[in-house]
Amino acid sequence: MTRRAPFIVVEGLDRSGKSTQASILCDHLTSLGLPVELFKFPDRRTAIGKMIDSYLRSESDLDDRAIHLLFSANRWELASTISSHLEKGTTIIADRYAFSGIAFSARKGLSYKWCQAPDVGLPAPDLTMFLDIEPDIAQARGGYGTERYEQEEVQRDVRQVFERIEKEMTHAGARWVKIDAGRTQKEVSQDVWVHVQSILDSVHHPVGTLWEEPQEGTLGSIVKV
Ligand code: DGP
Repeated sequence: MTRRAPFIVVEGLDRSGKSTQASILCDHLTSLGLPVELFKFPDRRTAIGKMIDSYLRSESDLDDRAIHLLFSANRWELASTISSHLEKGTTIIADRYAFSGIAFSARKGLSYKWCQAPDVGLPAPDLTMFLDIEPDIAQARGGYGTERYEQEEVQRDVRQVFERIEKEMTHAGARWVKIDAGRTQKEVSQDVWVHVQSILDSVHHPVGTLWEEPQEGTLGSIVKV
């Protein structure tokens, strides 16, 4: 039986260096001869992703709940692909995931539980690394762009919701680590690698599901908050 590969999520505020770190990690695993795929959420290439892209660029407006559900649907579009890659031994790195979904929508005033609900049942990560940075330091790194959420006060609120998510995930037994992303790229990637190495040989079948009640007779890393 092929060994199941780990599912690794990199989360963080805008400009925390998360895409760079996800890509460094992907290259590192590849250089070791491990099969790996990098997914970026939102995936703006799909039909749903194009609607999200237009919303983020403020070219269209959508009800807060409607856009929340689209972000979630964009993850569901890839859920079975993620699971089947993992089962076949390909490591998955996701640049953002359901946690961004909760953080960016709950800061608008939507209920935390409501924001969590559409993502219940998605493949659960084996490791989530949150790249933490002070929003003013993030902004000083060449400035935010022009997209909808790229403002310091939005990022501050989002960071607070991430703190709640971290508490709840850790309490539920998930592997969630906070990494100081205000340091050099090399220092951060070294830390990322230490955490990834610690889980490489410790993932179990089957792939867990996010926030779902365990069903009778089901084994695995079920992460319920
Ligand atoms: P990025 O391509 O990583 O810069 O992400 C684009 C923006 O979309 C970023 O400001 C964070 C936001 N975002 C990512 N995922 C979600 C989500 O699931 N829900 C909401 N509301 N926003 C999200």
